[in-house]
Amino acid sequence: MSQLRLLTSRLGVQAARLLAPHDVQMSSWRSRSSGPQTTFPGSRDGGGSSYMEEMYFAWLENPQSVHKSWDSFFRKVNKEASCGPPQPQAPSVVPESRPAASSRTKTSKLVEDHLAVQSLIRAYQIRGHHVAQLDPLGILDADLDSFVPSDLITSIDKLAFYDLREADLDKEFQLPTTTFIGGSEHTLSLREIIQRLESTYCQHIGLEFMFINDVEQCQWIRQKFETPGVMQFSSEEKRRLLARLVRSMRFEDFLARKWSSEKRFGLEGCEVMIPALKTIIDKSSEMGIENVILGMPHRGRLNVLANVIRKDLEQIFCQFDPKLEAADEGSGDVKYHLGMYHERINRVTNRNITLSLVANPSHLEAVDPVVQGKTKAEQFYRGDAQGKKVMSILVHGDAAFAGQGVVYETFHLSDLPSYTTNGTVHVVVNNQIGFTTDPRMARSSPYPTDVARVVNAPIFHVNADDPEAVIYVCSVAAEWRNTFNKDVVVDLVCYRRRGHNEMDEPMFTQPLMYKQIHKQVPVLKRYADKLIAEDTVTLQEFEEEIAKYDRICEEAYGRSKDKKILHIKHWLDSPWPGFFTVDGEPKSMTCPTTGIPEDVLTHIGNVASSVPLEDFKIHTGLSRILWGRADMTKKREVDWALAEYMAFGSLLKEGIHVRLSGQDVERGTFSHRHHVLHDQEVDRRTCVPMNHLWPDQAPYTVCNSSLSEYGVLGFELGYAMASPNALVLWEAQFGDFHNTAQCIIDQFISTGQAKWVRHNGIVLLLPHGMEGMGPEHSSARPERFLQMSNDDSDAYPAFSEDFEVRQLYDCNWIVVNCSTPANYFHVLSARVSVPADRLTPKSLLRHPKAKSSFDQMVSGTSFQRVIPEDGVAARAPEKVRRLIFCTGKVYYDLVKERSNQCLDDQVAITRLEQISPFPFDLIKREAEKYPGAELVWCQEEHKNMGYYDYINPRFMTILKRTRPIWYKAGYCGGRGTSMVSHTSLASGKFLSVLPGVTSSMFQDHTSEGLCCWVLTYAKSFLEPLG
Ligand SMILES: Cc1ncc(C[n+]2csc(CCOP(=O)(O)OP(=O)(O)O)c2C)c(N)n1
Ligand SMILES: [Mg+2]
Repeated sequence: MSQLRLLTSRLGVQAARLLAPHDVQMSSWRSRSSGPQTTFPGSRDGGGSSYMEEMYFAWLENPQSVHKSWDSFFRKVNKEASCGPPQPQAPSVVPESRPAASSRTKTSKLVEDHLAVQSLIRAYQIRGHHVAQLDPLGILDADLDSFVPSDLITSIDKLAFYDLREADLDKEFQLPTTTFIGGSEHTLSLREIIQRLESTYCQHIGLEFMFINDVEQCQWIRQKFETPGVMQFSSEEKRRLLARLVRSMRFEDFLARKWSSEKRFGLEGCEVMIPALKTIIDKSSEMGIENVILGMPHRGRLNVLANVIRKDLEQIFCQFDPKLEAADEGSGDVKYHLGMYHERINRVTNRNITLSLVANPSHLEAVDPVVQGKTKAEQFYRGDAQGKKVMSILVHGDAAFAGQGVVYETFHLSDLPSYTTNGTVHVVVNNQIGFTTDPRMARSSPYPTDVARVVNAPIFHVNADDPEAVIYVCSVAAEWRNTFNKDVVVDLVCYRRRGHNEMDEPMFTQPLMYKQIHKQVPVLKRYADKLIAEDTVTLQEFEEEIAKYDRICEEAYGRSKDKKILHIKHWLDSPWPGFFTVDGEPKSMTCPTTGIPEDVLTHIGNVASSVPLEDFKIHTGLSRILWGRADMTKKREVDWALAEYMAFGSLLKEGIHVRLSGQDVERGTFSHRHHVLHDQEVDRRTCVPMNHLWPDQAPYTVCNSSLSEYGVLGFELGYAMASPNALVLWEAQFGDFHNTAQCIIDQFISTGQAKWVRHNGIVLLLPHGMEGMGPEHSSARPERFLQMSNDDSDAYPAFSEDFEVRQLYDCNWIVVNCSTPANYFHVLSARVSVPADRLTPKSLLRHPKAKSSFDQMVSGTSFQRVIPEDGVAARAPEKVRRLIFCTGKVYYDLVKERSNQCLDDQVAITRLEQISPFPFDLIKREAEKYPGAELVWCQEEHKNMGYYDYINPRFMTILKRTRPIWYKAGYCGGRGTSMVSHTSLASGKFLSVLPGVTSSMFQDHTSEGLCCWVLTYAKSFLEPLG
């Protein structure tokens, strides 16, 4: 028996605790023996402790007579009981000596009641949040369901669910180790247990965490919220909270007074978000965080800028002045979109902290992955692998959080080694409405936050009208992130005092809700009344606090009137110090040559064809590829993959970090890259030769991403934002897949500089070309990138000395389609700080002709925007009857066909490698070189796709409309345009039109104007001349 008692005190589970009093019964149970026990231990399946006793004694006699789960359990318990310090006797729940006759039934009841209480506790932990009072308005169920779970004791009669009666309420029960409601007490009356569970789980905080499959994490949360007295605040803390609420509320009031008819997407109804964010930042700073990167939508953004980031108020106020002129680029509706970067001292912790708010478009949640990427980069550059110095906070609206798929994509990056930011604190402004849409029409999940459950992030719902509950939850959230390096969600259940914006009438659509909202006492008044009532502050102090902040606003307002010019560059979220001059001009107006010394090329080639680790067995197929690389290096040539190696390697040598991300990029979708070698004999042993080039090189990251485009491209864009001294590339698996990331391309990459003066050097690699794959995957849709290119098609350019660089500086991005590995090498090495889209030809990866010599890559060489004809035709240009311009791989087909038809002297073929910005200067030179030739643009793509619509007006401009450029398709579809991206090269047919073209026809066509020549073109295509 004493052994049993000792066991009892060591078990740590309720079931074992119940072993203690049953010595009278035991012998009669010994005959029953083993069997699989799936419900063990602590389950409520009727057998109870007696069954356990039986098992125990059977096990004592013969450990093998019981199921192995019992065996290991008893072994563990026995071991603990025998080696630990002497334990206090297990609290005696039942008097020890009882009459034997009634003992059995009493014991059974006791066991059942205990198990019932344990279930009850668990029920609150799992489902308590469903009845928590989360809605400040008291009219909506935050989980969209008024159903009350039957296992929560919301009335006495609910006790029956557990077979308990009112009389049991005052009985004492042992508390399991999975609860902390007892504090230092091990037993509590049932009444007290229910009351404490109620106050933890069913008041103003609703906790969702029991889905987390890590016991330690669940215990941590239980301890943080269940321990009696955890939510107590010092009077200093309360006063600080009040002061922060004053700022939050009075800021909105101030804007409303001064600009009553302006939209500002105010925070009213969720003013507590300001102290909430500040608490997360304070707590994180206390734990060592030095840099916080925030992303948020429109709602409350100005308030966050003013009171969290601490942007000068006059800078905010002056934006409401319609007469304000922008001194630099940056346009339009910027107030709610601009970013900000600020280094300051955290007043609570007295430590330095850098806060940045990332500029974002209207597109809700699009900024999420961008913030994560920027955070990852900041962590990377600081060597902060654990995220102890840099963290992110993402603020969401309830409708957007539930509805936007990119939220899910971003959550799925959160635990991937090359994408994790070691935990993000998510704050949801859950005002229970999205524009005019009720939550019941906006989501199918109970809460807007359910998406976070997929990554096991705990979700803390909290009634936003209880500021102390909010502050407590936020502080636990920050601690959670610091302890477990995982995401966490704070759901601020609040309301929206006004319409979607201040001009909007919410009574049209939510009349009853807004009747209640009009009656709702503002949170500041509620909290001030509470603190005044409990003597934490006096009314006078409160009023002084308000007057003080109002004065600050008024003074700033006065100063803001003097501002005549808005400098958007003061609103950068990611300044690149040292990259531009003070005036934002490029430091150099020349394009540096990108060739590198031959010995460097050879060295990179040698590493690229080797396995730098000892005893590392690679696949035989890969050995052949490496051998091929070695052979090329010896012959002083490169293919596509080796050119890329050379480019990355040369940048790494210069200390420039390179990061290549995307689906299956490590091997390469087309199995050409092989940047990560896999040991064929040791599981998960890998080697990245690129990181073995030089001892002092910059690190190379190559990472297969999750199967996402929107999320991952956004992430890489954010990563590239952090520093200009890096080459960050995202590769689409096939070029057409970029369209699922269109929002990032449209809203951030093509327009970021114009809207927010933000520079970014992200590179998109988009495999392009049909290569026998059918309509899917045949096009990276270059036309879309070209349509968004900002160089003016109609402006005849001024050809200054620095024309090439000036163009690059002025453009929003560069679109390149290389036809040679050497040019691909150069363009990657160039590192211009504008986004670049590189169309990468699939067929050229292994095209026998698509090889380049070292001669085209050594020092002194550089990127060729245009590769002119350099064959027979170029030597006697006057004889040339047709000059074909093309881009990419179609060139090789044309050359072949030209040779087949013996037209080498009559047809010149010039390649456009940089399509945008358009190389006006070089195109002009080429066209003028062949004055008698018909000009033709050849592309694989249909006429309404590809490059033609982009190049055509630019040719017209540069040739002053004296010569047309005909569209010729290298496909056999028979129609000029298409709705699909179907392409199929039939260059033979195309070239057969050559001989019949005469120069007089050009005159005719041009005189007929644009429409006519398009028609004529169609004719000429369908009925080839000659
Ligand atoms: C991707 C996207 N779709 C639509 C909109 C238009 N829109 C702006 S705000 C809004 C409602 C957002 O509701 P919620 O996320 O709950 O934020 P709240 O305005 O309530 O704070 C909508 C639909 C948008 N900005 N972005
Ligand atoms: Mg909302």
